[in-house]
Amino acid sequence: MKLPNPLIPGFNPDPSVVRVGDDYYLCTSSFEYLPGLPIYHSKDFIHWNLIGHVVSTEHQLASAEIPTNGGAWAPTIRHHDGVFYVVVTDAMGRGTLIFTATDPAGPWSDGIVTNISGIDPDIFWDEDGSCYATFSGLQLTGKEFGKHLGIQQAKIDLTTGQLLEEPRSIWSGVGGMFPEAPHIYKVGDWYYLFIAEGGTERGHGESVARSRQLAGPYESGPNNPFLTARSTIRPIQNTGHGDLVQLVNGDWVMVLLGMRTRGQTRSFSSLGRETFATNITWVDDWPVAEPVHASDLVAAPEFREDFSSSELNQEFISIRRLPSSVSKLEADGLHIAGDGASMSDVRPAFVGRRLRRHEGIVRANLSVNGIGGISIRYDEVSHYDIEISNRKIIARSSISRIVHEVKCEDQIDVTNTELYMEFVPSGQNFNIDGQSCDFIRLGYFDKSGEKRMIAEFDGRFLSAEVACSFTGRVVGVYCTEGEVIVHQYSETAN
Ligand code: 6LW
Repeated sequence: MKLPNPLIPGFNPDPSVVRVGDDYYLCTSSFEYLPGLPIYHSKDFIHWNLIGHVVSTEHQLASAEIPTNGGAWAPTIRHHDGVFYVVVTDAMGRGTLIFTATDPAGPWSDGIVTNISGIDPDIFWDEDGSCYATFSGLQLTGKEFGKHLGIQQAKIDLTTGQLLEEPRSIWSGVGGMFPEAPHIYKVGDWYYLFIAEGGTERGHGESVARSRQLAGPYESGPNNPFLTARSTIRPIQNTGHGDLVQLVNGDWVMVLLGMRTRGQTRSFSSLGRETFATNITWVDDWPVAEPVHASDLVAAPEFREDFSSSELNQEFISIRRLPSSVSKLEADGLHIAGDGASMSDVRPAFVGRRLRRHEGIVRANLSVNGIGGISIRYDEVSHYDIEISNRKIIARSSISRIVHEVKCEDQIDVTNTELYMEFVPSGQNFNIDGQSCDFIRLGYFDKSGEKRMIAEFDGRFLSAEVACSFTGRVVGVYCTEGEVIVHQYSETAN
């Protein structure tokens, strides 16, 4: 099957997918962002739309105080007897949870807390209807923090969340670090266990084992990891953490995470871990994966919003709280109220989107009654801002608390001023700039529509590798003091 890659651009790691009839539903990790655990839908496995979120309240996850990179980790989405299930770990929060819904667009339940001690939970129903949880035994709490007990499995009662037996270790790969992201499938007469191993960085890979019994023993596959990009020149690296699905036409596809690396030595991934897909065929009842190659079968998406509808577009997310907690829709746009928190704080008044393009421009037409602007962030210590304050514009880079500001002396109109952030490739020359993934230009459009650039910052510092982040670039509008009104917002090619 010809597959677009990325399948879902922008930071969408740890993808899990399920087919119900001829509909496909996919869920990804969302960490400290709300609404959380996005649900994407497709009819053809090529075009995907965001239809809702599992987490649409501020109490389903312990988001408010969650540490950066904690929160919603690695969901598994499945469907059984008319009910959709998402099992997920709220890392450093409520622990491993079970959410249910009859409509995948929501609403979803408040979440049953399980007694699973680990991460990356999977659920599988055996022929007798019993349900089994399989998970990575990485300990995230208590004095065992950081200890890894391998891949574990136990029967579970989904109505109480309680394991019904002592977890048993089943199979933990071929020696790569961090065996995780287990998924169980029954194909033919075999039970298959797919896991990720090698860590989510450049050493990442996907391995498989099989057994005639669900509880094992599991026999390792012949070429593990049967999918990896490690030590290859492929632009899509870090591939692993896969989930398998059989398409309506009977073919098999695996969705997985990967990173598009750029720069002369392919060292930096600006958008973080995205969702990719690859075709799976079977040889001697073992899966064989096609290498993951970039494909522009579907063009990089464009986005335009004029806030004219009664509901805020579902693409908008905020940090550790919902957009509705920091903003409200009015006739003239989205009003964001400042509370003194800046983009260097853990809960800024920020409403943004996952950046889904490598190249292009983000524009926001704003009226600023106080202090605010556009920010691109990985986290509270890694962000670039273009800010209006007292009729002046400042461009700011904050990299690991090293803050650098460029002040613009122009007097600007605080109403209906269009700020922009432009993403330009770093060029093919083998020099210091050519090493970077891109450059980010910050500025505004003057009243004659002319672009006035205030500063250009190196994009490598807002990459998953430098920020050492589980997430990716999120761009949006923030307000530190007073109120900012967003009249239009767009992310386009030019
Ligand atoms: C996810 C695990 C992982 O649970 O990172 O690096 C966690 N690997 O599989 C968050 O993405």
